[in-house]
Amino acid sequence: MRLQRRLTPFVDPLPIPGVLKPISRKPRFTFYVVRMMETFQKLHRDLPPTRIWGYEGKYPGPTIEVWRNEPVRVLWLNQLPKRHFLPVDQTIHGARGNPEVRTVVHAHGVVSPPDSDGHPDAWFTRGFRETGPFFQRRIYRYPNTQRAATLWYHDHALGITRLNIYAGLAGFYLIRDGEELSLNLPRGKFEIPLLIQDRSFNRDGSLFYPRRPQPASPGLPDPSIVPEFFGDTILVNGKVWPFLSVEPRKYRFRLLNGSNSRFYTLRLSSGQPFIQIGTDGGLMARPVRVQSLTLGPAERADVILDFSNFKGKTITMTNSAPAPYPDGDPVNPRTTGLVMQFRVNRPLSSRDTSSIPRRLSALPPTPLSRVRRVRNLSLVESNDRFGRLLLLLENRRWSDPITTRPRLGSFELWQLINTTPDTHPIHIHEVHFRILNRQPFDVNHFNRTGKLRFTGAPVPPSPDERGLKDTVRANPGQVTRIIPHFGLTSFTGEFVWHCHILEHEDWEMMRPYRIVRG
Ligand SMILES: [Cu+2]
Repeated sequence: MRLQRRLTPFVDPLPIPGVLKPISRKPRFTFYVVRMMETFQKLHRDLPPTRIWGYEGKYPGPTIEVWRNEPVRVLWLNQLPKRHFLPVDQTIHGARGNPEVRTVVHAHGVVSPPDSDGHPDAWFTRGFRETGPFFQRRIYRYPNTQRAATLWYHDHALGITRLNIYAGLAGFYLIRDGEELSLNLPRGKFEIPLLIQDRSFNRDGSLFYPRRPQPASPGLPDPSIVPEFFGDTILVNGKVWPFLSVEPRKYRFRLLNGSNSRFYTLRLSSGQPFIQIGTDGGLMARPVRVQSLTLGPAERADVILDFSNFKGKTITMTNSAPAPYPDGDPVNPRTTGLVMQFRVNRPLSSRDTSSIPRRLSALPPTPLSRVRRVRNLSLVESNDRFGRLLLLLENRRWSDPITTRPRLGSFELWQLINTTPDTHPIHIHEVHFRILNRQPFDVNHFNRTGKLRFTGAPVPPSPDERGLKDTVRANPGQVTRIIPHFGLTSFTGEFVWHCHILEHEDWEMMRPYRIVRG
């Protein structure tokens, strides 16, 4: 039975995930072992413990913290039950004929060799008894040669990612470096990661995930994937609407939208700005002050909040993003419109000597003149054999042959042509990119002729997007232009790009691509 009453917000303190301890730390590499386990965890004061799947049995998983140029190896172990506790649709890609519980880990935003990237078909079952067709190695290698950034690791198994992440398989992966350290940003207990996700619950405290779309049209399989999922409850770091007691000083928060489908437009009830210092791919050139921050699934924002003038105040972080985004149902101000609360009720434990430098970092150049190749990549709606909505990239399916082969070292211009009515957060593995601009186009004309006819001027990215990205919001009726640099990696081989709405990537809105020798 679905839980109908609303849980009381702001009764539980915010949990802060612990930092994962390595098995060994040698000059050649630091070695970690991470087990995926089923456990029960209290997600709210008034809920019985909830069955979750967590890395090291925790939801969110422990934070992996590494230094730039510190080679890391991780043995990811599946110790999960044979059966899934959420409804598994056997008709979608990757599911039929394969074991029900499959896992593979993608370190999102981490540049890694293709055999360690968490290819969706590199899945494995408990004890590696069965493995997918792309499985190559048990121990993943992460060179961490990239700049400092807020990254995350999560499940990525084909056709079941939405259920595995929903069950709890997600955690932070932070890369630090000397440049960032020299900036004197708030750190230690004043630096806190915030994983924002939506969930729904059954009356017994278990996670609710729809078995079929409602109403279910006749002939639909049971269970059947839903076109998107929106929970009625917001969790931060695995706790329903938590609160955090803070000192009147500056804090650094690493915001991550780890939801299946939900976007967030965040604001603070105090009216204070988010002082944003970083995007998906690390520090921005300089801080920007924004009154609201929109994050699609998988997007991150590194922000500083200054509570020094708010002693004794209670500040609520709210959400106003419709679901689906941008033209869906408005949020309920008493439920999905709430995220968490900051209570400025702690005495100052020491003087706040942290600073917000005017200059943060030099972003790698993105020379348009060096773009070797322009790709038109469309996002389109279709229907599957059951009449269900099917979203596709380039009008192709996951299993269709590779059509995108960028050269190692090159810059490309990708034009994401969104013909659908929704925003899709598009994630490219292995690279980071800058957003060039977005431009509205005539969708009907494009659908008829395959040609772009623009209906307005290009619009530059908003201030909160002016850094390195690995996930970009491709808005409906717009061409979103991004410049991926295939020289931020030194690896060739097969990777993927996909929509990060998990219900979309699980049902064909994902394509393989291959980085080839330059
Ligand atoms: Cu999508």
